[in-house]
Amino acid sequence: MKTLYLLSLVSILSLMSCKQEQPIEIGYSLADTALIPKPLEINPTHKAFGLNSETTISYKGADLKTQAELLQGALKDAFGLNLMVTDQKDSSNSINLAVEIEDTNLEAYRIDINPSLIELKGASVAGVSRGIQTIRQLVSVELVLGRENTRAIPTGTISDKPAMEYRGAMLDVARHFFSVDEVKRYIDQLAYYKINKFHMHLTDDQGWRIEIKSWPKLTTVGGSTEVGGESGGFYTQEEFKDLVAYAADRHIEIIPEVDMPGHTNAASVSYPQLNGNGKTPELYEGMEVGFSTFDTHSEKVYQFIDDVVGEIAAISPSPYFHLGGDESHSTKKEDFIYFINRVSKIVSKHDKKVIGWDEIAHADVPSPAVAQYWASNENASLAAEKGLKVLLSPAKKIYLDMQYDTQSPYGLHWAAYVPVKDAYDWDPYSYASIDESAIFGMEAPLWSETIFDTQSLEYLAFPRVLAVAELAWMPKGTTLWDDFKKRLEAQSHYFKREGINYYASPDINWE
Ligand code: TNX
Repeated sequence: MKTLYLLSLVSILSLMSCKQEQPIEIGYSLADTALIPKPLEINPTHKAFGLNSETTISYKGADLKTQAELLQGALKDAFGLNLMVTDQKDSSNSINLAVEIEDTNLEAYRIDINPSLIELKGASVAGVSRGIQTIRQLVSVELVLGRENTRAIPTGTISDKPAMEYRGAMLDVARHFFSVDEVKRYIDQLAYYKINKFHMHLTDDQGWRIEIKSWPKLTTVGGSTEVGGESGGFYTQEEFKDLVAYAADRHIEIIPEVDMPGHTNAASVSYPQLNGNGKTPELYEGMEVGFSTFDTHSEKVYQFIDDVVGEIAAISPSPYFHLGGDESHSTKKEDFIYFINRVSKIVSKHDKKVIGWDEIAHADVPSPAVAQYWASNENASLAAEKGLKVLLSPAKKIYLDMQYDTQSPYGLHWAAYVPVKDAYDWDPYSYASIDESAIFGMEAPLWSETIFDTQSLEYLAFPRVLAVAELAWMPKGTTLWDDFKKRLEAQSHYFKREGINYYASPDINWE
C-alpha cells in the first residue's frame, strides 16, 4: 500500500514537473528582440525561458545585492511580478547574477539564457548593471498562453560591451528647476538605455541650483526664480548627495557644472561684487544669453570660486568638474583665457579634472581635460591639437532641446530642426574634424528654456536620447537607421508602461 502510494506520488510529481518543463513556444528568437542599444553579439537558440512569480533572482557576493534588488523592483513595477531575491545559487527557474567574466572593459557582460536558467555575468558590478537592463528589455510584452502569469525570454547568449566609455545626457536645471524626484525619474529612464554619465547644468543667469554653505544667498536669492518668472528652487547638499547615490546605484556618474564666467547673472544678483561693474543686477527670467560676466581680475571672485568648487568637489565623487565657459560674450577674449586658466588650477587643486564647453580650447587648460563640442568645429580641432579630449554634443544632431519640426510645442531651433532620424543617422567618429583618438565620448544636452516638468522634458528627450545611447554604445560603423528604427518601434511598450510622454513621430511605425 505504502509503495503504491509512493509510486503514485512520484508519478504525480513527475507529471507536474513534466508540465513545467514543456518548452515555451514563441514565434521569434533572441536575435529578433528590440534591444536598444543593440548588443555586440547575439546567438539565439530558439527556445524560451519562462519568467513568472516563482522565478528567483540570485546574486553572488554582497556587492551585487543592490543590483538584484533593482532588477526585482523593475520587474515588479513593469510586470507585477514579485520575485524573491536570494544570495543562494539556484539551478532552475532563476536569474543568477555574478561578477565572473574577465574583460578590461568593466561594463562588459554576458548573458546565457536557457529554458530553465538565466546567467548574467559582468566584468564588474557595472557590467552586471548593464546586463540587467538587457534582461528587462528582453521580457516579452505578452503573457505566455496557457501559463500562469508567465512571460517569455528567448534563449541564447548575448556578449556585450560599449564602444565609448562616456555615454552621457545633460539636464539644464537652471533655466527651469527640476525636483529631485523628476531628476531621479529621468536617471531611471537613462539607465534603461545604458547611459552612464549624467551632467547637471547647475547654474545659469536664471538660477543657481546648488546649496553653497559659505555663500548662502546663491540659493536663497539666486535660486529663487527661473525662466518665465516661476518660483525656481535648488538642491541642498544633502539632496545632491542623494541624487549622486541614486545615480551611482544605477552606475551613472553625475558630473556637476557651474557655468562661468558668463551665464552668471544669478550669482551676481546674490553677491553683486562678483561682476565687478559696480551695479547690482536684477533677477533674470528671460532667455537671452551672453550678457553677464564675472570680474575676471578680482581676487575675491577667485576666492568665491575656490569655495564653490571646494564645496561641490567634497560631495561629488566624479573625477570631473564642468566649469562651463560657453558664450562669454561680455568677457574680453584675453580676460576669458586668463579666467579659464585660473579656474582650471582651482579645479585641479580640488583633485578634479576639467570639462568645459568647446570655447575653453582658447585657453591653456592642462590635460587631462575635456572640451565639449557643441557648435564650433574650429574649437574642437583646436582642443584636439592642444591635447584635450573632445566630448561630442553637436547641437545640430543631439541637442535634445531642438524642435523636431515646426510643429513641436517645446524646444528651440537655432541650430536645426532635429527629427528622430537626424539624431541617429550620422557618424560621430567623423563629424568633428578631429582624430578618432581625441574622442572622449558623446553627450546629449537638454536645455530647459522651454521645458518645465516631466511631461515637457520627456517630449524632447524621447525618443531621441535613445539614438545617442546607441551611437555611443555600438562599434564604429555598425549603426544602421533602418535597423534602429525597427527596434525603436517596439519601445512604445516601455514608454506607455512607464507613462513616458514621448514624441510619437509619424516617421516611426510605433507598435
Ligand atoms: C546654447 S550650448 C547654450 C545654452 C542654451 C542653448 C539652447 C551652450 C554651451 N550654450 O546656454 O541654453 O544654446 O539651445
